[in-house]
Amino acid sequence: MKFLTAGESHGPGLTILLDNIPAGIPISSEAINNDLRRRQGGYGRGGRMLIEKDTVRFLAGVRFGKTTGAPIALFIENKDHKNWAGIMDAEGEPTDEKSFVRPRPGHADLAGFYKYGLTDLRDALERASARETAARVAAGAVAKALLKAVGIDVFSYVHVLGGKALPIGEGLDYTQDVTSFIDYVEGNDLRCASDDATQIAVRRYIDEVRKAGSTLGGEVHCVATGVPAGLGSYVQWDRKLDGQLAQAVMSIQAVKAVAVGDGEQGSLVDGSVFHDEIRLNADKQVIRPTNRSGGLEGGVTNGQPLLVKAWMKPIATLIKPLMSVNLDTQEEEVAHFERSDVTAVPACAVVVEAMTALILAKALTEKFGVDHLGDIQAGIAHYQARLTPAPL
Ligand code: EPS
Repeated sequence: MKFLTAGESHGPGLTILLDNIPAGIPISSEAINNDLRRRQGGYGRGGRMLIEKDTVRFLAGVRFGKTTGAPIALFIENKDHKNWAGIMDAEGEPTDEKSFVRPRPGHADLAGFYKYGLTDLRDALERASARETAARVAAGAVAKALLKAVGIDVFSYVHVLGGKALPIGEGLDYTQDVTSFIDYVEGNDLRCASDDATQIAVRRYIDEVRKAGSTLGGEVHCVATGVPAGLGSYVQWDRKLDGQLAQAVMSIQAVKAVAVGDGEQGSLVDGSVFHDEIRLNADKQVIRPTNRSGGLEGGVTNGQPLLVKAWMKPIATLIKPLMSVNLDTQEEEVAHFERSDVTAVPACAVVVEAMTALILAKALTEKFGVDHLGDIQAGIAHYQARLTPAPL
């Protein structure tokens, strides 16, 4: 299973190609659009989200609500494109309007200048922009449809925003009641599990930072429940699922660190505290009283909820820009400013979901086959019947 995206932030739209998607997966534009809408939301977003209303168009691989096994092609239109006539045209002569030569620290502008020889840094901005994450979310929604058909749910929440903790509130525990947990997170624009008072304080802080002309990052958690034990492999470095997840999630715009489970704390405590004991319940099922390993041991899922954490740096486009260099005059000047968000951490959570779902779906098809959903479901049932003692 693989996917590719193409498209510029202010071009005609985003194109998504997915290959090796099994036939027979129920799929709807409504489900994909719902995830696209979730990605667009969140407190702290900027003006672009007032323009766009992302919806998907099926171009190939889906017929009468089901995947056919053929490559899937999707398209998301950029509504903003019409406002960029003469600037984002594929042909004709360029105008200098909206071109820029002062790279933003933290963005890909300077990399584009060095690596691709770009003279107008807009060409770097356009492709490196987090607008591309809409394409990833559409691809991820296809992966989620496959996972859902075999009982795997993928969801996410914001844990820290701009250094402010958003702890999981009392009475919310996804290991006990996943529906209430998801409903709560989906019901607030910070996409967090914290109480109202904590949320109000964080929104106020975002407003202050907006006024100060700056931006914020944060920490998001993504959970997958219902994941069968045995996805991934320990036998070769590139087949380890933790490694694949880290690569996929780290590739998200502005993500600078990734962990599985309580990985970042593992260096602080001794092994007797960190590792999750292997126990039996009264029915002789294998239980793990804790899940610090985040559902992965040896690069293989262990039947516990998968927990992936990602840390996003503050958005690089600042209203009050940092110092940079004018690449034409080779003098120091402030960096380019263009419309931006104060924070996109809640959106990032949805994108981490998408990338996690894509990696999980790939691992699932590697173990249970890539041709037909029914074969995968039968394969899982057969496999689980031989696990004794079985993981709960
Ligand atoms: C984004 C679209 C962009 C930005 C943001 C995320 O639209 P525009 O550049 O037209 O405002 O709002 O991207 C960035 C801040 C960035 O640095 O790439 C989106 O669709 O998520």
